[in-house]
Parts: sequence; structure tokens; C-alpha cells
Amino acid sequence: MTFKNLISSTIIFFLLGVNSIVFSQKEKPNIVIIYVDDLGFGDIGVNGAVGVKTPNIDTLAKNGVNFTDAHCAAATCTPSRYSLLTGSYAFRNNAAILEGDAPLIIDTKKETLPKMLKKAGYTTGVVGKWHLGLGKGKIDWNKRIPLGPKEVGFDYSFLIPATGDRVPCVFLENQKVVGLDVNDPITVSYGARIEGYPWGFKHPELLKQHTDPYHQGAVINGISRIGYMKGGKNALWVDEDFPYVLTKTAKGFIENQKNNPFFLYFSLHDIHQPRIANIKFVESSTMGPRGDVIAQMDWCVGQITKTLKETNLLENTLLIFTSDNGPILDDGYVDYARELVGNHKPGGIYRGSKYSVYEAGTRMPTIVHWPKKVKPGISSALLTQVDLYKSLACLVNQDVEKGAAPDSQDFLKSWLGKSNKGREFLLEEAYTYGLRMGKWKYIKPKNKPVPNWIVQKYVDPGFREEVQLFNLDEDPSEQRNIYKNHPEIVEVMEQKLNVILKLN
Ligand code: NG6
Ligand code: CA
Repeated sequence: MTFKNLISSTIIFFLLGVNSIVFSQKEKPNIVIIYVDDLGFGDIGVNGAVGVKTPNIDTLAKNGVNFTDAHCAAATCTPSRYSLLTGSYAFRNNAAILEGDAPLIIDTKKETLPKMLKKAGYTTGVVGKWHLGLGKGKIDWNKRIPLGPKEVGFDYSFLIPATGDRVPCVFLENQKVVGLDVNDPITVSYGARIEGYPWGFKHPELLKQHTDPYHQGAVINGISRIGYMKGGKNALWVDEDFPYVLTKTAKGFIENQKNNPFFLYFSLHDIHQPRIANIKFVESSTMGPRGDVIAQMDWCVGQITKTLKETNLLENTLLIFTSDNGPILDDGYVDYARELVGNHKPGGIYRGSKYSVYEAGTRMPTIVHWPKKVKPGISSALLTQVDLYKSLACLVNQDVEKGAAPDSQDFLKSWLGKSNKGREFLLEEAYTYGLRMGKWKYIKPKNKPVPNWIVQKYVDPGFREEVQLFNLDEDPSEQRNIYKNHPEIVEVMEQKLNVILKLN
């Protein structure tokens, strides 16, 4: 090698070394995102859970990085998931909680996180809750659904189509209803009441848990849901079996990936309502149903780590454990949980909940575990799930297509615990907008109409007629609105938010 060549290869080596970690196809880490539903910051042992033990999650935290200021994109499910998979803020697409028969909200012409990973040679799979819509108009549940995970970039899918409290109560595998009897076709309605499964408001005697007026549609497995449904008797899910069915499917997907790096988006139903723990987990916490399903969820996490260990894949798997939005107590079902027993704080010291713009709405329990590359520790970097797209693209050394992931930024080093650098500005979407700038938290005055059922709930959505500004270093629980003392900070943050929202 000539001196000149040596110099240029050294430069190339350095450039690569600084910007990315380059892997051969065989060395590429598997990527698993375990996405829990409605789990709050304080609901896991390492973050102070009181009434329930989460040994499997705590082990991940102890051997990985536990993040204290990492956020989902929004305080509800569909918007957060949309942002995770597209690297785009949910407001850009008006993404909001979807009904069970809503069309797919992800543009299939655009690159997504799984499509990007496929280009990098990954086999991709999603197991669990979807809630991003399916098809493009009225769905025929008796045929393969034309638009869904496949078109979004997943090679394999096994889904709860929307939420556990919405019809249809069936699983979809690769966009077909599992176990459907063609002689008993499925019809679903979110408008007119259709005859079929009895209606909750007419038959309270059939119910395992009583509900608010919004959850009184089709009664299936003793639980009344949002929406009406007819047919598909053989295909109905049993809520109590969710942990086993989903875990077994995720396990199967992992075991099938012998020679290829894979991306698994394991999207649990727990701890969303209806909270109907399997008998194995009933009374496994001191908090009643909400605690029991946390224990059940922890068991699912343990099954995934166990499978990765047994297949010798744990060492080189980047596992991200987190949640889609903050905690909520009874969200439609009266399950007599003792959620706050022993001073358990679902949102930790943070104010708010699911649906709320205060910190507990989006500050998520977040753990990154990758024995081969990540050193155990705690990180206070200010991070958002919107950035996983570009950070993972950097990890696998894959370009992001032009126009894709417009809001995503590369924070790979921080996600891997190698830097404490976080976002300069971080958007928190709810029924109004929150913006973080270091220790400062700005909340825009009320901006969208809020559904009545949110107002009726015991949650604190956070919108006010006036601006709110908190100093989280001194006041992490957002108790003292000090916007009048800091007009200059308010101005900077207001302007930045306007730029993000492109109002200017
Ligand atoms: C709300 C439901 C709530 C829950 C939520 C979605 C009512 C009154 N409430 O609309 O029960 O299903 O949607 O939760 O309809 S999420 O975690 O998927 O965002
Ligand atoms: Ca959720």
C-alpha cells in the first residue's frame, strides 16, 4: 500500500468510525422494540413502582441504559405509533385515535422505519396492537385486507387490529382474520347498531366489568366494546389469552430468523383496558387488575429475553423497551383496581397522564439493552421516539429516502448511552402542544377542541386559556406556572413552536 493510499484509507476509517458503526450483514444487530400500551413512567420497579414487581424489566434496566427523560411523540396511541414508524410528527397528518374500521393512515408510497430496515437487509415483523388503520375504505373483514403492515414495510404481521376495547375482536395474520369460518362472515359497524353480538347497554348481566356509555357496544367474552359486530364466532379472541398468543407468535418469529438480522416491533396489548389478566397473573400484584396486567406484561418481556437467550441472539440484539403514552386509571371500564395502593405513582413524580400535555403524558419508561455494545447506566438525555427512525438508520448505515422521516434526527449515540446530548427542542403532542427546551417546558394555550369524554374523565389534559411555563429543574411536577417571570423564554419557545408547526 502506498503512503497516499494508507492516508486515505485511514481517513475513510475515521470518517466511518465517527459517523456510524459499520457492520457486515452477519454482525448487524437484531432490533426489537417492545412497545407497551399506556404504561407510565412510575409503573416499573426501577422507576419506583410500589404495588407490583417487574423483575424482567428491572433486569433489562440494570444491564442496559435506563432513560429518565425519553418521550413518546404524543400522549395517545395512534399519534405516537405513527411518529415512531414514520419519523414524522402526528399533527402533520392529523393522526388521532382511530376507530377499529378506520383506513390506514400511513402513506404507503413513503419510506417507513421498517422499509428502511428492509433495505438494510432486515426481515421485519410486527406482533400485537396495530391501531394505525387498515385498508382504504370500507373494510371487508372476510378477505385479505389490501393495505396494512405489509404495505408499510413489515414482512410478517400478527395483529390486534385496533385496541382491545374495539371491535372486531379477532386477530389478523398477514392481513387475514385468523380462524375465520367462511360461512359465518364478519360485519363491523361504528355507526348504526347492527344485530349480532348483544349490546352492552341492553345486557349488563353479561358483563365481567361495567363500563362508561362509550364502551357499551358488542359484548364479546363478557366485555362490551366500542363498536358493533356480527359473525366470526370461531375467530373471536379470548382476552385472557393475549399474553400467551402474542408471546408465542413473537417467539416463533424470532426463532425463524436464523440467518438474517431482524426487526421485531412487539406491540403489547397490556396494560390497556379492558384489563383482564390471565388467571396466572390474577392477584399477582397488590393493586388489582391494573397491577396484575403490569406483572403479566413483565412476564411477556421475560419470555422475549428468554427466547433471545436460548437462540444465542441476546448478546447482539438491540432491545428497546418503552410505552406509547402515559398512564391512565379507569379508562372506560370499572375494574375496581387499587391503582394507587401504597402510594404507587403511575406517572412517577410527573404531572398528568395519558391524554395530557404535562410530562407524564409523554415521558416514558425507556430502556435500551444491547449487551454487546451498550454499557449499563442511567441517562437523562432529552430524547423522543420520533428520532429512533434516523438513529436506527445511522446504526445500520442506511440512507433515509428524500422526504421520509422529516422530523427525525440522529441521536444514536445518546440512545446507546454513549452521550448525554439530547434534543435542543422537543415537541410533546396532546390536545395542545408542549415544547421542551432543556429544563424549560412551555405549553401553548388550548388549541384543539377536546372531546367531551376527556373533560369528563379525571385526567388533567393540561390545556389552559393562558400560556404555561415550568422550570423542570426546580419544579419537575409542573406545579408553578412562571410564564410571567420569563417573557424572553416564552417568546423563544413560542417562536420555535410556530416554526415547527409552520404557522409563520
Ligand atoms: C378512547 C377510548 C379509550 C381508549 C382510547 C385509545 C372512549 C371514551 N375512550 O377513545 O377507552 O380506547 O380511545 O387508547 O372512547 S389508546 O391507548 O389506543 O390511545
Ligand atoms: Ca396507548
